[in-house]
Amino acid sequence: MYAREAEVFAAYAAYTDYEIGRVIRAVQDMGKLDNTLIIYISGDNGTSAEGTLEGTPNQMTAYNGILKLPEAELMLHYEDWGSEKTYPHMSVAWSWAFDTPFKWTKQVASHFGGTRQGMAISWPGHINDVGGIRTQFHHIIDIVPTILEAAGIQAPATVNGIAQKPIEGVSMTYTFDKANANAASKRDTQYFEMFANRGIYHDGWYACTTPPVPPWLLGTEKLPEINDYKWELYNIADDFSQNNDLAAKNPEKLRELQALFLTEAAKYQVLPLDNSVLPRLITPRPSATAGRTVFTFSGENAGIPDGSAPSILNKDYTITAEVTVPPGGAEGMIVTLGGRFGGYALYLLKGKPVFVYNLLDLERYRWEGGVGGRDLFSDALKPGKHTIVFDFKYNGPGPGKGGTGVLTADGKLVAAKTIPHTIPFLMAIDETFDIGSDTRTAVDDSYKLPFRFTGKIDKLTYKLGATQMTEDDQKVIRHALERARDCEKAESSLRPSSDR
Ligand SMILES: [Ca+2]
Repeated sequence: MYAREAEVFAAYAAYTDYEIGRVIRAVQDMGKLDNTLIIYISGDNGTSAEGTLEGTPNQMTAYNGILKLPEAELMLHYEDWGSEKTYPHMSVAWSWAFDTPFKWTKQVASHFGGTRQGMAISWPGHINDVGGIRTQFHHIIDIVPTILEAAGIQAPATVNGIAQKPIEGVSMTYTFDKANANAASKRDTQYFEMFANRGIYHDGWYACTTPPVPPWLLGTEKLPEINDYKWELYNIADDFSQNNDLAAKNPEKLRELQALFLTEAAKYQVLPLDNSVLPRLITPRPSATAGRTVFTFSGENAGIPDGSAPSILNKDYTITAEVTVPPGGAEGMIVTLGGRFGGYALYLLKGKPVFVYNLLDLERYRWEGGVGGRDLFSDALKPGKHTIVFDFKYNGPGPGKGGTGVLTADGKLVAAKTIPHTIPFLMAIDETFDIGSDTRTAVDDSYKLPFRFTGKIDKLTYKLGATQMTEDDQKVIRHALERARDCEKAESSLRPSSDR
């Protein structure tokens, strides 16, 4: 299984390489390659260690706090790992190995395993040192100034009448010239920070905190106080992979860089530092749905983002669909969120109402008539108006608990079922809330996309109960909210007055 995970990653890398080759070939075929600046960066920070120690066929499991799956569950997907049937992530061990020679992985802002990338720049008509290697320290924010300088244009001071913030990067075009191969870097300072784990680069030196917990625990472990982090010091000019910690030998340099971190962090609105991972993730942001407990929709409406959909997580809810079935019967999706890797759907299959809850592709629970249902001989809904209700009572308090769902049609019981678990944090990451059809992937295999509803949805109503997160969970969230407000205050006091 482990070998398979790495083979799929290798295949993905080869595939990406091939497809980017096609893009470059297309530019070449147009005869424009010599005057096209191509900047290629491989990776999204370091290799990700967010796929659990064994790896997972569905990354949504890890995002919902399931950090270990039975081996048999992984083996079920041996053949289709990497196909459209999986949303896979290789094991932490591979991710860590692929970041060699750096110490850590993606999500670790303090160490180059989390931030350092290979980059290639090509501009055949303009760069004379083909194949040359450059080692000047630069940051991703230097890409835009490089493009602007290469294109010979200035960044606009205003866009649509709105004054723009200054661009904080510096151009890298000086490195294009062979004569500047060993020139000093034009970037002398750069801070890094994520969940209060932090680093600061300055003139060949790098000071950083030691990650207090490994990134693959995904915020499930308590982190120390911000000021209690251990610090390390490296002379990057001689030690590019942060191997030789000089913190004990050169405390003065360390103090100088620690002070510089604070100056830079204040300047770029990093303060106050906040290492609460999960509360930060689930803290409500201003939104059209915040605090709303009743939602009504009518007609077809696909592609509503998860954040604007009614959230059925960790609470009681009732979904009521008032539909008209035309002569000849109806079928299709009434309402769905998510798909193959987690979500739910209420639909008519050959005219019969079905509710499916997909627990992260680990288990699917179905409420329906016919075999497996209470009403063994249920019929398709006849032409005319009908009311279908799915009512769920959550067994809280606390996140991810089970509950009892009851599906009725025109007041008549179709199916009732109690399930042991629900999805606690994140039901969909790249799928939407769809009414009247289903986009991206299907919640189960009993229908084919887009499964448009062939009747009419007169009215769809969601009624949500109060969240049943525990008092402790709520406290953490309230605390996070207060800190978020402090953060806003600190940020606005740091902004220049013309910017407010
Ligand atoms: Ca879908």
